Amino acid sequence: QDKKMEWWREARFGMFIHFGVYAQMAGEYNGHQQARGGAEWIMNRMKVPVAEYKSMAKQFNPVKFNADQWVKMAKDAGMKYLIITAKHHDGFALFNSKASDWDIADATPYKKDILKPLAEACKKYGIKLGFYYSQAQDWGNAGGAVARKVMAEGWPNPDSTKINSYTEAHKGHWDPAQETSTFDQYIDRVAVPQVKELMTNYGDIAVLWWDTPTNMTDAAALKLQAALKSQPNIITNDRLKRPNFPGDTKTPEQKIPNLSELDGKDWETCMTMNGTWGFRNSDTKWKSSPTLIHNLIDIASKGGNYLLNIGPKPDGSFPEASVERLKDLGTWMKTYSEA
Ligand code: FUL
Repeated sequence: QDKKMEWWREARFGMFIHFGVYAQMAGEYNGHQQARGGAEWIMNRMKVPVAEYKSMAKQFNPVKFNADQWVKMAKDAGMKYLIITAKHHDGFALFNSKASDWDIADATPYKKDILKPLAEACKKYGIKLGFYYSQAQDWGNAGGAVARKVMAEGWPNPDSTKINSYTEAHKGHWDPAQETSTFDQYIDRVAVPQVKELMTNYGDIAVLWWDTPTNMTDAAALKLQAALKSQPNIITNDRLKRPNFPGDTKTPEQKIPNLSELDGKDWETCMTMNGTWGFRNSDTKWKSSPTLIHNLIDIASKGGNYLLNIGPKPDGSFPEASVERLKDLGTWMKTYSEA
């Protein structure tokens, strides 16, 4: 247990990457801005029908994606590991999956798995690779759970009352296509096979970052945990299912705990550089580089890790504001750290 945590406890600083079809929408649907929540939530917040959302993947073509550059930017910033959304809540997989066609290789003109080159680049630069996987929520694969959210404010859909009451009556689903399988079928046919793919096709995987345990059962959690067994040293967080699957690390989100809140368990603060995880055109509220450096010092001094997010643009490049901040962090790291 302690042995497998060694690298993680030394790491202090990692890169989170939220990337998917939502980057294409960039917080806007039918000319309307999404009012609340991260841009990666747009499908749910604006109740985009499944077929319509999926058709947007036909424009998703991240031709500027360059694994070497991404990983080098992390490395130069002083980061030691990288965690990418292999599949976020919209169900879209950034890898070539046999368990679903709702993936980058089958549903987009790009047609290629991006986790493969990323795994190679991580190996080349000595960066540990982890996968974020939304195990419970899946709005694109039938049977996946949905956290109930009312439609975004300011979204003048004439059907909003109807849609909100449908959602209420259908466990958060807003499209009949989401209910053609049960949750258990989704777990057995999509989630478990995909996690196995992630554990076997990309070399050593350092972290599995679960998220939002909506409707999770103990049975499903046990199956997902068992799907990790080919990676005996993998580190997992506390979001598989609460409270009886605590994992190895706690995950304060967008906040840095006070000393009095720490209980000895390993922890990692994940944080955005602006206000969204997925790319959003209109979000220009960037934290300053000194603020980010201060956060890193604060977190490291309390014994935690800082997982700092990038939401790449739909063409696969990092927003300029993120690139600048990574450079500033790297300069600071080189000046003041010894390693
Ligand atoms: C949350 C998710 O719902 C967000 O979209 C994001 O991935 C964040 C890191 O975790 O709970």
